[in-house]
Amino acid sequence: MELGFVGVKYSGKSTLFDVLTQKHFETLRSGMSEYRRGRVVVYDSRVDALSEIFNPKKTTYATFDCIDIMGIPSGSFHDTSSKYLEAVRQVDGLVAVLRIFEGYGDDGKPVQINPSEEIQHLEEEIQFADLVVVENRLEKVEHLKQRGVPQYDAVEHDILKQCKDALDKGISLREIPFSDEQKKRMRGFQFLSAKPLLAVLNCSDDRYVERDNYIQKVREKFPKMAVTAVSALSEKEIQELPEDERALFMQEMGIEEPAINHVIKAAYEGLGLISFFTVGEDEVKAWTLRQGLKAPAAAGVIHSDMEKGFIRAEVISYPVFMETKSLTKAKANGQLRLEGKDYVVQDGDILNIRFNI
Ligand SMILES: Nc1nc2c(ncn2[C@@H]2O[C@H](COP(=O)(O)OP(=O)(O)OP(=O)(O)O)[C@@H](O)[C@H]2O)c(=O)[nH]1
Ligand SMILES: [Mg+2]
Repeated sequence: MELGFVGVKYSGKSTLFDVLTQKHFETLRSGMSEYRRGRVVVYDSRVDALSEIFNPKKTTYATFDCIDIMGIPSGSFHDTSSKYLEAVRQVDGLVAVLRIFEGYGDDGKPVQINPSEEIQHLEEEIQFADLVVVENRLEKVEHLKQRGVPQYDAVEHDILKQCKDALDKGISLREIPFSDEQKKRMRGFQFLSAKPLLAVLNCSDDRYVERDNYIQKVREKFPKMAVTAVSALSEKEIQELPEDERALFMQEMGIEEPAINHVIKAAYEGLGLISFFTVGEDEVKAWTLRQGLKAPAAAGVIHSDMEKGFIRAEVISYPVFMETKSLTKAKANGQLRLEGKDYVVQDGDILNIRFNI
């Protein structure tokens, strides 16, 4: 799972990246440009509780990766061969970092604070980029149809027509209820507007107190959008403080918990991710899975052999497990379910995969 930060220049993407990854990153190179890939640890009190019960040699939280890309160079989405676009196409989800703090742009003029307009602009750019891909492919497919050759694929043709229809109306593909089968067929196109998008309002600390106002305004214009707020710079300053000073500073700022935790949670939910757990004496571990996927896919996250040889999964949800805090007792109570390959994994499921290789 990999997320990419997008947004206008100087919106605080790199600052947020530093905070989320706690500076665990590597610098990669693509063509002429450099970018950073980092790992975000998803703290989860359920993992702590399970670890206390099983006392394993190792405890592992869920993680996801994110990449820090430079600000959107104007018109970059119109240049289909741009390195920028190439990097953004690879990610599984987009985090739009929107600027809610004063400052000056490259032209020396004060920047406008208007997150809804920035989202609108971003949506238009990614829809445009998708439309270029759709129209190119449609032209080829229609040509195949005219020639009546066996390479013509009516299913693909239909999907492309639906995509074009939506994009022409300014609707992002993520809002169209495509079937799982259609989504699978669309994956190869790496459509940008089909990717889940989380809007993060990056506020200066004095504007952070008004965050609900800003969130509300964005929601009025984009009712379906996942939106959250953070003050990336304050969070970064908090992280850089020695442990004992941190609590005091947070108290002064009126912050109860580092906001990165709720940003991580919002990213997780907004991007349609869930956690499932594996437990034992060796390791208690949280794994990341896309919402709606079935048990064999979860097995595949652990190991590809487990997916290939999947037989069944023993499943118990976290709250049910916590009633007895013992797998043996849960089993005796009939709380340990045996699920087959059609079982849709739920957030908080504790899984034991039975497989055969
Ligand atoms: N006041 C305030 N300043 C911030 C905040 N977040 C970032 N900044 C400042 O804004 C400037 C740009 O921040 P970056 O994180 O580098 O922005 P960016 O989006 O990565 O910029 P590009 O990579 O050039 O597109 C820096 O001087 C930051 O210190 C914030 O929450 N509040
Ligand atoms: Mg940056």
